Amino acid sequence: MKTKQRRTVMLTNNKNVLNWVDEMVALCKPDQVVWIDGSDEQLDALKAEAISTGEMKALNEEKLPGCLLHRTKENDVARVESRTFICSRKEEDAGPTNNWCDPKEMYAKLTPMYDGVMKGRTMYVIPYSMGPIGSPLAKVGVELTDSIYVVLNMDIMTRMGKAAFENLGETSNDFVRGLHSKADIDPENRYIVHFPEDNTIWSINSGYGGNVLLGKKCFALRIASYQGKNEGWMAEHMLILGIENPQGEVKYITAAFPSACGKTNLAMLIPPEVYKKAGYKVWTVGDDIAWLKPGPDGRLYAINPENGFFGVAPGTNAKSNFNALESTKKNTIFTNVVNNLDDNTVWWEGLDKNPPENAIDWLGNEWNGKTSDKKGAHPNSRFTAPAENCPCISSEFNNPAGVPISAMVFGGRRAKTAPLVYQSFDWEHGVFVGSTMASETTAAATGAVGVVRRDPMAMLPFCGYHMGDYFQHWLDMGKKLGDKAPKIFNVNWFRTDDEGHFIWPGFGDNMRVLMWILDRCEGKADAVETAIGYEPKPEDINVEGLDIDTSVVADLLSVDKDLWKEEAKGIHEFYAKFGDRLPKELSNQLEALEKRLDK
Ligand code: GTP
Ligand code: SPV
Ligand code: MN
Repeated sequence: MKTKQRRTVMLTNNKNVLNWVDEMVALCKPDQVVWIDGSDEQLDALKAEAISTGEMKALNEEKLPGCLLHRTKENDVARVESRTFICSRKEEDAGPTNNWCDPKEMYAKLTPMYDGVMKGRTMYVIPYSMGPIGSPLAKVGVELTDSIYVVLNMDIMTRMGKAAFENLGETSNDFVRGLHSKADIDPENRYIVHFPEDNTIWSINSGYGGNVLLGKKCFALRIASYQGKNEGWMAEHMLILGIENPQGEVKYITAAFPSACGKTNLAMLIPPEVYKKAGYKVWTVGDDIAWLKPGPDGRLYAINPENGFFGVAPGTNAKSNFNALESTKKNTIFTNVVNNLDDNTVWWEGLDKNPPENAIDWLGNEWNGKTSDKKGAHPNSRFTAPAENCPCISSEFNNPAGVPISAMVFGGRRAKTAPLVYQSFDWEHGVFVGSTMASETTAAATGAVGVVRRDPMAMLPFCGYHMGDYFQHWLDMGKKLGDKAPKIFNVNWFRTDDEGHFIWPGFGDNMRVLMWILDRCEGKADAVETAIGYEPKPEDINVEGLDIDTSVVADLLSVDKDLWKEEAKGIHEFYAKFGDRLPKELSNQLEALEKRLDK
């Protein structure tokens, strides 16, 4: 039987799109093809369908209007880095940090898996724009999927629907082709595969977040990082926030932390009382991904390519992240959290101290939060919330030109070693600092949690090409930007005491550190030169209203030279992977660090 394509509602005349869709329809053989125009009628019908089949559950319409709950399969709860591939034509172009397979071989292996995979199902054709429609920094993607969950999430996370094709026109071939099928959610045959030279992503046998919302990590980081290298811009795993001073001037900062290390929290922070009283405000532009390009004035400008937040639920509460919690109060999709049956709402560890007794856990089992010794929500359970819900969303969120960046911050989870904050000596040293980032692993990817691994620029799982070339691209961007380049810093909110407690209060109080960073950018704060970079004088971090005093700050800023000598050894080992594609500048930086540590 020939697939019914509803030709009347096709949303574009672009031949490249139409031919590719036809080809994929012929391969996957869905019963029908539905083009997603983004209209309320269409989305409401899809929601109703997902609710009727049990794929999604509608939540309390009064307390959580428009909100839905979804549970994934137990084996499908996070990104799977071991099954994620960069299939560049040459192996060396994927580099030592990516899984690689010859693209011809990979297509040959996956094609039979897609053959007929959508029989009995509907294929949804999702046109979407990463970035504000009409922005010169935006790019178009089309995702084909057999999952309504994906359609509804893409509606929140991207600018989805007919309008996305406006940027493409009738002849352009510049769109990313994403093919997703949940197939049987078989973990043994799960593949998340990128063909950077073909602008193509194939994902199969998963129904979870970063594996299947192909606009996000797959396109906006892996494919986009490759495009950015070729086209002179950058795609980074960075939040973007603005700090408005009492005079109404806003300065913008980006920050790259690995997955589940605090980007969403920092992006939406509530200023401590001392700054609030003085009239400071914080505005969120993005919480996960930044696309950055030099603007007409030579400064670096950033847009958030996304349109929503796919945030970690556990630990989100009115105190830790009020703005994120507010963002989830309507039109939000919850994945793998607890369902409180008393009032049909949601719960997760760290929301409050009152877990529901009459509930369903993330596995779909009856769960009593007062008596159970098991967690109710998965540690990587998430909310998908529209950016427009966020009380502190920036007025520049939809600005097609983006926002000018004053400072770029790197950071991770380090129990010791890394101090609360330091500034790089210059851009080149800043690239060294970013390239040597390390962090304890989290539940955002499958595998062991809490193991320290190198995660350069928080991009280890997301760089779509050879990481040595990526470092070179950073160095080249610095040369292009010259003295207009943002200043580069490193932070660590996660230092612990001997009992393993976090020393720094974190969350909103991180603003105290950001204020020193901005003061440095404006030449208003002093610094102490250490072996690893410039540090604040302890008294330059404002601790007014905090329980900790300057001596604790001094402790948080201490640099243990023995630990750092060990660190340097680890960096040598890590750098050795890149062979002759490691830029000379970075090995020189490492040598210079070692000399300073020996002094
Ligand atoms: P992805 O969406 O996976 O990229 O994660 P993310 O970087 O946005 O991390 P997020 O802000 O969701 O934070 C993840 C976890 O870190 C949560 O459990 C937070 O409670 C915790 N966290 C965030 N900021 C801080 C902080 O300043 N201090 C401490 N101790 N924990 C924090
Ligand atoms: C991350 O892991 O960095 C995330 C979640 O933001 S996912 O979209 O699953 O990649
Ligand atoms: Mn992320």
